[in-house]
Amino acid sequence: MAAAPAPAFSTLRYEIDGAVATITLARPEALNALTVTSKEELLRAFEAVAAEPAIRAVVLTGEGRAFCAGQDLKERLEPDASPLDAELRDRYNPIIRAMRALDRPIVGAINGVAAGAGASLAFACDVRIAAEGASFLLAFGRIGLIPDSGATWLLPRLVGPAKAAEMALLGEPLSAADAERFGLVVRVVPGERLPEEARVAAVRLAGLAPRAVALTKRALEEAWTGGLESALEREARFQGEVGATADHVEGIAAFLEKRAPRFTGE
Ligand code: LHQ
Repeated sequence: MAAAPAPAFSTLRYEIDGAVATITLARPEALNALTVTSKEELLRAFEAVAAEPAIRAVVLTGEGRAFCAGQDLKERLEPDASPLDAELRDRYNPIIRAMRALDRPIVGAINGVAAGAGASLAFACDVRIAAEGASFLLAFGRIGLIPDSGATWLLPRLVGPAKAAEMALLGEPLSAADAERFGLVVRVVPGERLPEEARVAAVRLAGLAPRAVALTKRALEEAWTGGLESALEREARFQGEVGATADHVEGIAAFLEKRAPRFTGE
């Protein structure tokens, strides 16, 4: 099935190549800092992916030397800027929810600094690959704020509570090399190799059985909020579902016939 035409955006690029959608934050002059428009567009981009079953994996990246510098601080000075709690409830939290609820995997191609809510966006991806010069910075404390957009929940789970506390309280930046050491990124590559490495990872994810990928993402997510007993039962339920798919039959046939599987999502 051919993907629907890509919707138009002014602060990001939304490109579809085969089964992979690439979302590129594109305000490089402001290090891709997030404005009201860019937040609305980012949510719309993830909604467009959710509505398009032909897309099986997403790459999220930034144009220029930054991944994303978080909230556009100049915009916060405008007289009609929303109160912070409303801004989070209305604009940031829906993006993070959409990313975590998306039944397709998101590869974060972290091309440069990911600061404040920009770091939270990186944390909300399923897999991160970083360019050598990239870094993660919880810049909130320096401006008298607390980590938000899911950072307090996601980061301790990704790097452990001690490193998360250091980053959150002391505002220590995490280099790409340290991010790999702490497991936050799966790989660090030279900047010029990042788009290709991210594409290869996304194409690989897009070639897996879609329902199994979706339920693996959900099982990993839901396992954080329950005990072993509920994880065991969830696995049995999800396995019952994917075990009944044509893709499971195809996977076994491909293994026995020593060929690559052709998954259809059926
Ligand atoms: C920027 C920004 C930026 C505007 C660089 N805004 N222009 C949620 C609820 C609602 C409101 C509050 O916020 C939140 C969540 C948050 O995200 S709070 C955290 C907000 N982000 C920050 O505090 C990070 C601010 N930026 C930085 O600390 C640095 O720019 C980093 C470490 C990201 C990069 O440093 P450098 O590589 O040294 O670049 P630079 O500082 O020279 O920035 C380059 C340009 O980008 C510069 O503009 P200019 O016109 O002077 O060239 C900056 O003003 C602009 N820029 N971040 N967030």
